[in-house]
Amino acid sequence: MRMNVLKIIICLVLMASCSKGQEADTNKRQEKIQLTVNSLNSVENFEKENDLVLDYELYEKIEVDLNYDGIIDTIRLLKLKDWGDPGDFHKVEILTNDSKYELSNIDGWIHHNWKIKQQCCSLYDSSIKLLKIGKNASVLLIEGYPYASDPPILSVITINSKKGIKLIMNDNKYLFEVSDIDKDLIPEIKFGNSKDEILTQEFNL
Ligand SMILES: [Ca+2]
Ligand SMILES: [Ca+2]
Repeated sequence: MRMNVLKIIICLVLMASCSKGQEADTNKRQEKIQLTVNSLNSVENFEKENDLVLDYELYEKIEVDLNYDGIIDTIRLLKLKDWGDPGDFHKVEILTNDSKYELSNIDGWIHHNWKIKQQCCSLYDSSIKLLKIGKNASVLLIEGYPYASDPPILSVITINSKKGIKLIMNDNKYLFEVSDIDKDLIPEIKFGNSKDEILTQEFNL
């Protein structure tokens, strides 16, 4: 009889610890960070407001298979011609065999010398950073011109063979690290306002 009571107690303890584990998993899922997508000061708006048409010149052309379908895709970085204000390039065009995407920024993005800790997923590094995500997607990271003491704008665009091309983050944040902490081939980025306030986000596509 005493043995049976003991068995029941052990079972109850095991069940309680199991449900606690499930609760922890749920909390982990709920902790997903909401990325901020602030609107950019587009070149098109600037042209409209000032009633003028600006010309571009090619700053850099990158040819790489972004959606892993065996067909090379193109990213074109364009610079405003005869432009005295900051920025190495002001427009990004992404062309895949089934999608076309463009984004402009009158405040400019810069040719960035990424000196961050990176442990995985590099697809291309130049003035921009491209990361491979899982089996059919890429992510493009570009950094804006730093104004005053704010962190520069970090623009993050995903290129997904199933869901197309999308701006998922546009926020004043420093990028600190790219790694694949849980080894699922999907990179996590660490970013924040300062080294004392670092957020981690996995690209959940
Ligand atoms: Ca492709
Ligand atoms: Ca991961």
